Amino acid sequence: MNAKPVKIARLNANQADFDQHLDKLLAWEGVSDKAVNERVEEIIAAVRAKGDAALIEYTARFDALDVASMADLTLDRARLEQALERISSEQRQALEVSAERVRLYHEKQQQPSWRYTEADGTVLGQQITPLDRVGIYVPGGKASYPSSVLMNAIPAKVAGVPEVVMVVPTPRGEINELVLAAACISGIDRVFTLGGAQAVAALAYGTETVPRVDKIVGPGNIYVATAKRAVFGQVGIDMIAGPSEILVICDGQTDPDWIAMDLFSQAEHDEDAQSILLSPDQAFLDAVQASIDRLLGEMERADMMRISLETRGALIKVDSLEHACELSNRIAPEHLELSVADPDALLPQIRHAGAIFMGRFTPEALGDYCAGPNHVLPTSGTARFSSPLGVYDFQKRSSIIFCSPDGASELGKTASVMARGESLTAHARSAEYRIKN
Ligand code: HSO
Ligand code: ZN
Repeated sequence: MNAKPVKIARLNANQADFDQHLDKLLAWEGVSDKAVNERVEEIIAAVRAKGDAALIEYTARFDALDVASMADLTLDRARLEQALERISSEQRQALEVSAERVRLYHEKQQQPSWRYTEADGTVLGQQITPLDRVGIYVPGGKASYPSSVLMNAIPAKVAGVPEVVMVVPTPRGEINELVLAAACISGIDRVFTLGGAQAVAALAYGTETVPRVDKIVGPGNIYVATAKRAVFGQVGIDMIAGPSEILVICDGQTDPDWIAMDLFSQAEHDEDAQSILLSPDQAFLDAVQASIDRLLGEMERADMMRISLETRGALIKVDSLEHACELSNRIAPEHLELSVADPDALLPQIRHAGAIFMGRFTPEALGDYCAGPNHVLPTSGTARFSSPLGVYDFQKRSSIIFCSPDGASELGKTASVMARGESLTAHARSAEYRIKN
């Protein structure tokens, strides 16, 4: 058993050096490493130059998987349907319930194209168009989450993207059937069992077999993140995610075991994950500490969780729930639980958070899997300026302008004056041709 007490930071928001403590706690260096950058640039160049041959070579080298041709690294819909048959009916049903709820939620995000007509017949508007093709990166190893397949692919499908392809590494040929089943349910068209920077390069530039996409989404290790940064501009990318975080605000009336487990649910993602609790109730903070110490030993990933809690976690005493909200806005957490009697009373005070979980019966875990909203959320304080992944990320807007003869004549006068002010004579004359005399 893991009987040693957990040395999680215990802070008071009124202590003199609190700001320094908080800054240190929140500090997170985005991934960037010179050696990794060079490796990634090399890999991208090789994939651009040699296409499929480079993919086969890197897959043998990095994933210990020798194949004769790209056909061995390609899974079609029939193979995805097979995965759906192979998983248990309980697993299948859970994935289907989740997928349906995620689909319904994201359908609400659909934005219509719009237009309006001015008195002289000029028409202005905005046309929404889905991206043509999207690539989803799914990591291998401990962070290979079927739930993330649903969260990335379903919004793309709801947005109307005609072709969604997925890449997932399968080291030594080990395939995660749950991941493939989730791909099947979310309507992914094709899967390539590729990973790392080579998979990102293939999606960005295309090879004989892998089609070039317009946007790449999904999390990955430092090589994947670096490759996504490097191909940005050639294709769109989603945000580069930092470690996952949770901030819990509790009035002291929730079962301390529940709160300890909510903090654990973040800490079990990885060593760098962050779990912070704010409460005005000192006795409650002590009770949560006792729960943490008692429950940690029961956890499968106890060693990793201890590192996460001891290096990046904190239990913080605040003056009041209002004070907690102020502090929360400074942190701008990815996930915020309002574990209080009346969460609606606090909601208007919350300005920066990726997702807000309202009340004692709404742990983050329900949102991670099946409530409906997306679990791909802004991390590391970026909730100050960005939003959850959604349908919007898979569509773009075109401006629509139609000028009637009367409209062109009127606008021509304004454009002409502005063009001459910029010394752009062709602009001016182009506009002036349309002015009625
Ligand atoms: N909490 C993670 C999502 C996840 N949790 C996947 C479990 N599986 C990042 O929001
Ligand atoms: Zn999670």
